[in-house]
Amino acid sequence: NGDVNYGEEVDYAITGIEPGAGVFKATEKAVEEYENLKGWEVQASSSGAMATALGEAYDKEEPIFVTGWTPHWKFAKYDLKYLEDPKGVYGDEETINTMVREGLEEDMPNAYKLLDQFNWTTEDMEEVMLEVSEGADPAESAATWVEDNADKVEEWTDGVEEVDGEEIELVYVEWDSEVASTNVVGHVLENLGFDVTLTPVDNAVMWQAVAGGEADGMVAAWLPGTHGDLYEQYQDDLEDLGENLEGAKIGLVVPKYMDIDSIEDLEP
Ligand code: PBE
Repeated sequence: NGDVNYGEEVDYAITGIEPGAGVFKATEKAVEEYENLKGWEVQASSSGAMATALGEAYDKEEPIFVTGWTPHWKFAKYDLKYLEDPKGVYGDEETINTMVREGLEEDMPNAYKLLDQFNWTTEDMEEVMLEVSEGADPAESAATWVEDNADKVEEWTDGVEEVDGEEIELVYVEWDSEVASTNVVGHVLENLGFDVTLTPVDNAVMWQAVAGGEADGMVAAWLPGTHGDLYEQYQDDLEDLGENLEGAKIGLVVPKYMDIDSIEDLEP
């Protein structure tokens, strides 16, 4: 790749997302740890704006570096790759876990049981995400997925009794993956008779709200790496119901047409 100086072409900028995201913080750490990224900047943005910038660069076959993650619809829509990370700054494969407030099991045993039994695959999540990325309403896409996947939903609701308008609040961050999972779980809870509120917040606030008991739960804990710092901070004050999805991953993502495979291929 001796002929291509991607740094200059992209103005030494990595297109980031919300600064509270684990992948944003990990990318700032990568900039500190890799000599090759010396002088680069991780630009704060939003998940939606990152996806738009990626799509625009992709259409013009221009170079772009984004803070990326799996599951995400961008891998279905574009040919992309993760750059190798020989220093392991981004960690390995992760799980997404469900966290609930203390006392939920006693207060709302049916909600607790549903949340405990919720689990799906990256393919499931991507189905919902892809529709939403094409402009569908998240609540409607979630409802359609729930109707089309009755067998899975039956497992989640096994032994769960219907309720009469009990209020439940889930918090999430408006990342495409979490919009999908939270809307699906919210829809199932609604079908069970709950009065569901889904509240979008910042990442740190999501953890704080469940640990402080202001919210009942969330299905968006990326572990052990991406949210490891927040888990450490709040683990004594919330209940970890374990994984709801395996095979999650974060990293530095580029289009496949770029002639580069590893972060260390970049010219300093
Ligand atoms: N993400 C999506 C989040 C977790 C889910 C990878 C953008 C993060 O980096 O914190």
